[in-house]
Amino acid sequence: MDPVVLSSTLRRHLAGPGPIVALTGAGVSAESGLPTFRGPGGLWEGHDPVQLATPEAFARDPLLVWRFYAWRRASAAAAAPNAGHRALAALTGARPETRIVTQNVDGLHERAGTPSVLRLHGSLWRLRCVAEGDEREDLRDDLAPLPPRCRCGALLRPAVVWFGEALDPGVLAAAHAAVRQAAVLLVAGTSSLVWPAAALPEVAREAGAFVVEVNPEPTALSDDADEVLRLPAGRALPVLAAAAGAAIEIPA
Ligand code: BJW
Repeated sequence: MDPVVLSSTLRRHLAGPGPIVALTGAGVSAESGLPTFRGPGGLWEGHDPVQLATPEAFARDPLLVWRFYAWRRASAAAAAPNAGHRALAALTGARPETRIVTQNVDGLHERAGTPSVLRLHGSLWRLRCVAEGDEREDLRDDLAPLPPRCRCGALLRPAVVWFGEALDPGVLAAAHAAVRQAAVLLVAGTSSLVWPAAALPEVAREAGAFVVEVNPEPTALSDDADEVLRLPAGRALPVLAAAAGAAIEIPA
């Protein structure tokens, strides 16, 4: 495999002062074996995952939506963080002002050792009572019988953000603050189609950040990024993190 070569401009930005912020999406977990939402391999038992990630789907058929999320929990539990997750964790170790903002709900950044992740779309490992609204961590392997219910008898739902639902305002504000302070924004493994996450690179650029896209495929962001690395995250992120000062082994 050819080595990953970074431009001198990108090297200079990575080695310079100021926070590095990473905005990640499903593609960062693809090399851990977890499917992305859109594109090839994005179907689950003949259903489009995007169609299941809605409050309407849950109201119509909570069992179907819960079977999808039970499968997602089992897949995430069986997966291990990959070189991309580990590189970002090493970067947060080397440069503590680094922030990871993720659209992923799988918990793999945390399991790679990133202490504090801004989770825009919630977590597979938290459940919320639809009647009482309270949220709790739930790491059980098996939530049977599906759909799970709260002690009060109402349905529990995954504490994730579905289409048409508002993101946690505190998390979104923290993500805006982080990207506004970024010297470099790494946008990895996202199609940049889903809002408001898709607005963050523009917010960062307007505040002066150098925006780098890491994605094997063109996306809605590509034309507006300062640099594009057409590579899988597991190959590019270790090289980027090393250039930013992380002590990291580059996989062959
Ligand atoms: C690799 C790789 C490798 C492969 N390495 N890369 C403004 C304009 C237009 C529309 C809207 C707007 N504002 C709001 C909307 C509506 C909607 C929206 O954005 N729709 C668009 C689709 C048009 N947004 C919302 O509804 C949001 N809510 C909202 O705005 O609320 C407003 C409100 C305010 C007040 C009150 C009420 C409402 C909520 C969005 C929630 C999204 N939720 C989901 C599900 C989360 C739970 C779960 O995981 O199940 O989030 S949908 C799904 O998409 C999930 C993802 O986080 C999100 C983004 O997907 P992502 O990560 O980009 O994955 P993919 O599959 O799209 O892309 C993967 C990429 O990886 C590809 O590019 C590959 O090439 C690449 N890749 N292998 C690197 N190895």
